[in-house]
Amino acid sequence: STSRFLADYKPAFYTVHSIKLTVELDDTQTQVTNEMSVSRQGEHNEPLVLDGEQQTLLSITLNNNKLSPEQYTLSENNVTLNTNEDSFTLTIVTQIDPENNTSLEGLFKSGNAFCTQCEAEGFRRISYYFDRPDVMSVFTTKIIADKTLYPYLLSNGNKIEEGALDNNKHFVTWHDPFPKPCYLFALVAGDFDLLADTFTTCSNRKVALEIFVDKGNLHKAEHAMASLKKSMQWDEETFGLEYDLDIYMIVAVDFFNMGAMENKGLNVFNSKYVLADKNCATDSDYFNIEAVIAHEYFHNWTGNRVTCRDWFQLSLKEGLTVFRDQQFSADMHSSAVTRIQNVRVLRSQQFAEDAGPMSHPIRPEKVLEMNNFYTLTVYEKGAEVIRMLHTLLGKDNFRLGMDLYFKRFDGMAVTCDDFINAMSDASGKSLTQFKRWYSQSGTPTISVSEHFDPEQATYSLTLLQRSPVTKVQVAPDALHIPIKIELITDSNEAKNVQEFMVELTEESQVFTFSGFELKPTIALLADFSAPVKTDFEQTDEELFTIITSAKNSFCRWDAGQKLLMSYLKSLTLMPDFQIPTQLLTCFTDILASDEDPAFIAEQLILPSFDEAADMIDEVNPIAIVSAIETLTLFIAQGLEQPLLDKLHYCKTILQNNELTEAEITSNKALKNICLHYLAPLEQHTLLVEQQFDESDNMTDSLAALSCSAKYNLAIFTEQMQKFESQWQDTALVMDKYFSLSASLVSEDIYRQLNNLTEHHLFSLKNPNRARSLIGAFAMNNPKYFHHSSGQGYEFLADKIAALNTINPQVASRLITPLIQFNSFANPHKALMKEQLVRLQNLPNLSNDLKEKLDASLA
Ligand code: BAL
Ligand code: ZN
Repeated sequence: STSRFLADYKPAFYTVHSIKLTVELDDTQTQVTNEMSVSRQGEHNEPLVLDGEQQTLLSITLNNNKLSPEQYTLSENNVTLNTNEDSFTLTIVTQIDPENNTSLEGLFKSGNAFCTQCEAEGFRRISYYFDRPDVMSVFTTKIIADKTLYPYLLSNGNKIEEGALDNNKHFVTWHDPFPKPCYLFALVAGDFDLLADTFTTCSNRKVALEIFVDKGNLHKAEHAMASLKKSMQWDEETFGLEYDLDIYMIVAVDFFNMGAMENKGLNVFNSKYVLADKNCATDSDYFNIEAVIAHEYFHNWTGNRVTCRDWFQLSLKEGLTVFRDQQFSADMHSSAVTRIQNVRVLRSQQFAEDAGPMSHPIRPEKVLEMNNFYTLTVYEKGAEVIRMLHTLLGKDNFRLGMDLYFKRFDGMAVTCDDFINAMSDASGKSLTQFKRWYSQSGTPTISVSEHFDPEQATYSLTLLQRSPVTKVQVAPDALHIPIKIELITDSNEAKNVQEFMVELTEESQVFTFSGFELKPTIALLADFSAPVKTDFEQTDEELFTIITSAKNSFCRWDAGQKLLMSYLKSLTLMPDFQIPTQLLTCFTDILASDEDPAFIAEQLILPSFDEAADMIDEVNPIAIVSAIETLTLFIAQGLEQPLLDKLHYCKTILQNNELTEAEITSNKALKNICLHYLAPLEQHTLLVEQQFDESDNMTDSLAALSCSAKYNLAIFTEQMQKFESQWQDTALVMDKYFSLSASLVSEDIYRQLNNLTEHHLFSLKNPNRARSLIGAFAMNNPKYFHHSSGQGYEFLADKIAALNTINPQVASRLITPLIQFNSFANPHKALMKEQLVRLQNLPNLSNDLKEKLDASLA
């Protein structure tokens, strides 16, 4: 196994005009016949090399001549042959084994259904082909299967033929008129319930919308359908983008590595991002379903109509599509809260990735296993880069850039540079320097210093940018960074706020603002205008001013977080640190304000363990956990009555049955954060019991249970038994059961984890289930994951070792918390490293794990 490099890109030597697949489904012996019309590209004598792995080659026929084995060379991952023909038909027959495909790449079984996952390189497990995104072809797919077991046979495009066959079999043929790369191919066969609806597009075409779910779950697809229609309308209104086929299908399956997949006209979804009703899904599940449905739908233009030239360009479609889904969510809900949640993900996870051994630019330059690059950096930082363009160009020019991008590149496989060039040409703005965001890794830090000159009445801001130096990035260049600020001044008791945007392009730059008789307070990075860290001392007084007076809601929230983070930092380094009591005054004001309750809830949430860990070098993780506990208790005890009052107030509001959805979710969120503060106070554990017993929705039940788990309340076991017996037949809720169980903050956790892995409903073969137990323990239970005995690390490594052969992609995702060992102090660092070394010595180590282990132990 050797890495591939961006710099080595070469266009394909051959192209495929059309491909006709015939797939005869069988659990262990599926036969695939692949008939391609191929042409040589340009003049050359290069051999024809087709990617293919994990299948049995039965025959190759070139223009009706069956080749003998001497006429081709077969290796573990391709077949090579020579021909003098310039245009020819190649027919390849292979056999594959879906039932034993636990990697869930290519064709596999999810329960009783067959389904596929081809991105990034799964199609080569279905047939021999040019498995690269710049080979685009018109697909026709005939599926043959038992008609009782598999009444629905689905593929991309439009259904063109169907009929009965002998032996209780039937067939359906699909034709997709849009040329596409094979990573967008999909096939599904199964017996489902079908929720059908229609959408009339802006040009008055009626599109059939079909969502396929496991039998008995029809009502749980309604939210997904409503979300799909909102997405279709939003993309027409916001970007003028209309759907192009006559039918759009979504299939929900329980066994899936990713969240969902945007296959042309036939999305395959992890059931987690489709199924919901109030009893079994939380408000954040509802939000996420809408966002993922939107994301996959938006890919139809940003990804499918215009796709990537090669996988190094992944952020071309992912960064852009995440930006689009974030804008959609912001339009559908509170834009302030949506933005805060985007930033939390970035700060708690992407910053750590960017500081760790797998740090890479949003357009990576070197890849061993492509599946390892579906990262927070490519997706979330990629979206931030698009957002910066939106900020620099403005909404209208950004739209002109999008229009030009589609005009130039519709039907093509292109690069990130092509996208930026379209943005630049449409807006007239030079983006040459901006392109560095695509090639530099690491989170930049902006150091800030202020100078106030009362005589000149000027306020000057000096900004200094630094990107991290790494082995492959010895001298990073200055980036083009939009910095939105607010300058807040007191004038006759009233606060005056002025907004500016400055463009930082030099390493160090001074920006001067005139007309300031008094020194203003600066609120930096309005809307989080750039994915950077800041190095800037602001006094508590200044932060309080921002919290109360900034116009930008992100700045108001962020100043609060900065204050809380400074206390967490002090507590981590000095456990005796006295938390200033002004914090209580500040929180009292926040609780009493007339802001959106969902925004207040966000203001009350403390920075997470991961965010705190990212702020401190070589940190003792147990000290962070204690700091968070101390700060939580300080607030809970100091504000017991206001929190209690607010909780009861929200409960009263929620009794009104004429509330909007937004009012319900935001009041629930605020009530539940109050509950989280009160739960550790002995006199209020009854509130947790009450909420669990009275709850009529999953949001409230889960909030109560997570309090019980976090504070190891005596009622936890009993509540979990009730929860389990109520939900044992509902897989997605049982995932929550396993997550909650793994989040229990108790010394007994290791024994419980062993019991849970023996639970009859636990299986490493189901990614959702594996992640719900193992991932939740490693991510949500820092106290015991990082226990100085090393048992937490050992548990995770044991499970990763088992997953290495079952499902390398899932194994590789779960290793994230271990490879960040360098940011922790000893003994944690050494203990984590010990587990990584153990994993590195595994026999049959997958490329997925190998790449991460080699990078982190280098
Ligand atoms: N393309 C993989 C899944 C997604 O990002 O939509
Ligand atoms: Zn995507």
